[in-house]
Amino acid sequence: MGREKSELLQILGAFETEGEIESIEVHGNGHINDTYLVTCRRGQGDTCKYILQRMNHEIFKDPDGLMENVVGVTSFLRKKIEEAGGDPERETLNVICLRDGGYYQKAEDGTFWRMYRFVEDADSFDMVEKPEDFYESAVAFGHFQKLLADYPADSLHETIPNFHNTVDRLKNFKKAVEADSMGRAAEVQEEIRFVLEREADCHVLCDMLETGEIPLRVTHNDTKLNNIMLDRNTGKGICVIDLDTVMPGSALYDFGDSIRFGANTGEEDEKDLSKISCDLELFALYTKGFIEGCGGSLTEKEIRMLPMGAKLMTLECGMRFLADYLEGDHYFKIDRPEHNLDRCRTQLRMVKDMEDKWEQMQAIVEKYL
Ligand code: ADP
Ligand code: GN1
Ligand code: MG
Repeated sequence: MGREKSELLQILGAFETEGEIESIEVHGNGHINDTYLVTCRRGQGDTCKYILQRMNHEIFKDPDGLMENVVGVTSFLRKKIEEAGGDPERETLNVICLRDGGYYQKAEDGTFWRMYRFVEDADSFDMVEKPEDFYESAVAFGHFQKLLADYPADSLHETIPNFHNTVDRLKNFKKAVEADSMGRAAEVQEEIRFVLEREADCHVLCDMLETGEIPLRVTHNDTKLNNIMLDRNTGKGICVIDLDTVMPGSALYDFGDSIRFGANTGEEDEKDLSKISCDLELFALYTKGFIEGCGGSLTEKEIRMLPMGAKLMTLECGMRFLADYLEGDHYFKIDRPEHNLDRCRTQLRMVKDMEDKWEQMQAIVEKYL
């Protein structure tokens, strides 16, 4: 389980859960937080489930700001979902408060913990199994962004500064290469060169945001397929989760990150690069769903730039994985020594494949102009 059950039970005791705790299991495949599924028994045959998470405070340094964002955004969504006649217990995350009223618990060892109601009868996927699922995730992520269009952006804390500032990411990447603290740079020269050859691309979206050519919006910023719950009965994207990085950003970040992960014909950490490519049918399907979900709110320029969003989010993620490999794997969780290097290689292969298919990607989005 990673942690002693007694330790988890003590943390759980602080939260306003219902019933007797029956089981605690490690859950999900997130790269950042430690996630547990907690099952409680209220009576004969009546259980209720929760998600308990250790917030990674090496990465999210301001747990108060982080939880203020999550509570702010989920309360805002709750109202909109109610107005639309939806079910806010399932259609947005529900924060479980502490018995004394706070939103997170600081444990004796200095770690930070929070709880959510578990979204029942829904699944999150690490790879597209059915194209319809990917389409439904697009509609839901687009809709999520539309719902947050009038959220007071100024009230959001920047939980990770410059999160999708690709220029800043490149600067940090170069620093990691320069420092070469683990002595790993020599073996990844080809990958380093691949990134550096695309320096000009890294500026494109940042420049457009700065000049106002594309608008700053409230965005999710981490829209991979396993950050959405799909309803087991209807197949619809029922609940957008992992709200830690909801911050002002670009619609192209959300579109691009979904393509990076979901339109890949292989897994993010696949070792056999011949399995990696950008599936244009999935790209087309996601484009359709996302534009529909955004409900007409995307500008012509944004639509035109969708392929660039996909390419840049993939390139950026590739350089983040490689920087972490060079720095000794302290950011993303790894299960094997070269995990981040494998992940970096799939991202760069995906970028190359998008470049080869560039005209087709542009033709797909042009239909919507
Ligand atoms: P990380 O930041 O580490 O990615 P997530 O918040 O995405 O953490 O949670 C990891 C996984 O746990 C998700 O991919 C999802 O499968 C599951 N999960 C998280 N929150 C819930 C929830 N409220 N209900 C059901 N499953 C959840
Ligand atoms: C992380 O938290 P998770 O696993 O959903 C990361 C994303 C990366 C992604 C790569 C806060 O997402 O930015 O794109 O891994 N989240 C954070 O899979 O850095
Ligand atoms: Mg996640």
